[in-house]
Amino acid sequence: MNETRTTCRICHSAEIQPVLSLGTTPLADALRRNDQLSQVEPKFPLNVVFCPKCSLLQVLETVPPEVLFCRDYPYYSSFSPALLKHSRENALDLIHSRGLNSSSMVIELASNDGYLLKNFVEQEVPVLGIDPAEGPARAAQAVNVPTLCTFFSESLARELAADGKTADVIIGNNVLAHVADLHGFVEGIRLLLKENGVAVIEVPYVKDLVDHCEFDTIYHEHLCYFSITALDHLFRMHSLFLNDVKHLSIHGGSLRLYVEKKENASANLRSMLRAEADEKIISFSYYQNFAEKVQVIRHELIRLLSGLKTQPARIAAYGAAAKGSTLINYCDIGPKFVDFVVDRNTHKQGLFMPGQDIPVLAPEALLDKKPDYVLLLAWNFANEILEQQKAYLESGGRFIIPVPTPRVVCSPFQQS
Ligand code: DWN
Repeated sequence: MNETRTTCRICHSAEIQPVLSLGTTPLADALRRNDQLSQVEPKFPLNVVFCPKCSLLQVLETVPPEVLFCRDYPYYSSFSPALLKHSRENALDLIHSRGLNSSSMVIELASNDGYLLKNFVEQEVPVLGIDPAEGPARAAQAVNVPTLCTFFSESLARELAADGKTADVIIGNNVLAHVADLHGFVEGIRLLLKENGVAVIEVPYVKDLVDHCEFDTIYHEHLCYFSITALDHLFRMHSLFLNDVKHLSIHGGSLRLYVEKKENASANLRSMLRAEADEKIISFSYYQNFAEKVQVIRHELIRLLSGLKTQPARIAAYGAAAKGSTLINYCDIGPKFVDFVVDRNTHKQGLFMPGQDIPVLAPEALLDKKPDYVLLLAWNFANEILEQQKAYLESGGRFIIPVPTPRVVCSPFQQS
């Protein structure tokens, strides 16, 4: 079912070099129902390589997108208040800075449940969402966000452009890294973008992944882990220009890219490209000991959890996140350590975590069952979640933050 590449996803070089293997793992968002637990769970190799030619860190295996994202895809952006705030600020900034109005068109690629486009709808800016996941697409339509439930592609872009539907702003957050047909996707952006339009794209930043050892953000949905250098190369291959970039804290560290049809690189963009060369982010040496750092985290986390279990302490987890699947499966953290996972996403409650069959409950279970410790799988929302769970902390509960160094925290402000 899956395809294993032998060349780079951007430049097609065959000189790709192995960086890390996370073994053979289940699909990170493929939570299972109780009646599926007796079935054999599909697992795929998860191997990461680096291309020294265009400096792209990437996964070799491509799982078919229709397997990853269509039916039962459980990720709904609207369950993360911090993400909603971040997205609203981005939308309002674009409306103001681009002078968007009722004669504009904003198209979002991977628009999920309308979490972001609804902010444009409120300001009467015409929008179109495109997302292949049936559940989130239905949820978007329910909040008056017109949504095509399909994959964005070069051919869809041609159809929309031929129909006069080109965009003043194209938004694509946490999608570029997910796309198997990367060049078709970027060519589609060029076809869909008006001459003076801008594509505003958010991707996890590979520098944060390596510097903070965020290895759990590696899973089969995330095919690419971008540097600015690799992105600059990718867009230029399609006569598009990365003209500016913002470094954001969301999702453990992301880049917000501003891509246009005319070259006009900002001083900030040029300086960040220079910094990547100076810090060797474009060289294999930067990634050389990443695997070793990941193994240390696995060893330290298992030692911490094993020590707590001998007390004996009861341990739960917070966040049925895709990154959580990578963490518990690479470290083999199953029911022998964690009794249950909690998550606000009602579509995940009642299901079981991939690979370890740990049940997912509502967050209220923390005060009901009072585990002694909670492993924070959604560490990228630590501030918000620890604040939200003050009552659990005040009752004596403790959180364990797994990366970059496994540690126990007992208050919302101690976790950094
Ligand atoms: O790229 C992707 C990222 C952006 O989102 C997708 N491929 C899939 C997904 O990855 P993830 O599941 O690791 O992302 P999150 O958003 O870090 O997952 C957080 C989980 O925690 C969600 O299931 C929602 C949940 N949550 C919660 O229960 N209470 C989140 C918050 C903020 C909360 O207060």
